[in-house]
Amino acid sequence: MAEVQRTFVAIKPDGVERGLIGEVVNRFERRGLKIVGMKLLKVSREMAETHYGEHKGKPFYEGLVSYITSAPIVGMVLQGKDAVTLARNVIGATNPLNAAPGTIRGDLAIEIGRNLVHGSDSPESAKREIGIFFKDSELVNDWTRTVEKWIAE
Ligand code: DAT
Ligand code: MG
Repeated sequence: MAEVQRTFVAIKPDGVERGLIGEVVNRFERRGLKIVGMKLLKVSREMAETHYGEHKGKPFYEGLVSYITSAPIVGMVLQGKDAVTLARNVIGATNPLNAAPGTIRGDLAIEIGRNLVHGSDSPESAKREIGIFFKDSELVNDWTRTVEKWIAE
């Protein structure tokens, strides 16, 4: 049975710099995910280190932190049945070289260090990441979309 979940998605600095905010948001909207939080922000070094803590010590870590803090990102909280997996599928494989055509990375990116978008990898990661980027008061918790019944049974 599909579970209603929330996931944290971010358009990384390359997506914002390249003018792809609308393009990326559009793909999640069209798929049917509900946006319950969204903001443009500059990620601080502290936030980046918390968010990417699992990668500390890896060869690409410093480059990753410097990339994610280099220009604004757009952070989003998306909700829907199986939202975590669904969003990861819309985003595509971590390395755009292997990402399927039709995915964001497969259509719009060419290399791993500039892969445009982040998506939480599990409901637990989602909860942790949403907590880094959003206060509960910044999320819309009391909204039922009128189209909901045409998207999910
Ligand atoms: P994902 O973003 O698909 O969840 P991840 O959590 O494994 O992937 O890694 C986080 C980010 O770190 C990823 O989007 C790009 C960067 N990264 C991961 N592996 C890398 C590598 N081998 N070389 C360079 N950057 C890498
Ligand atoms: Mg990840």
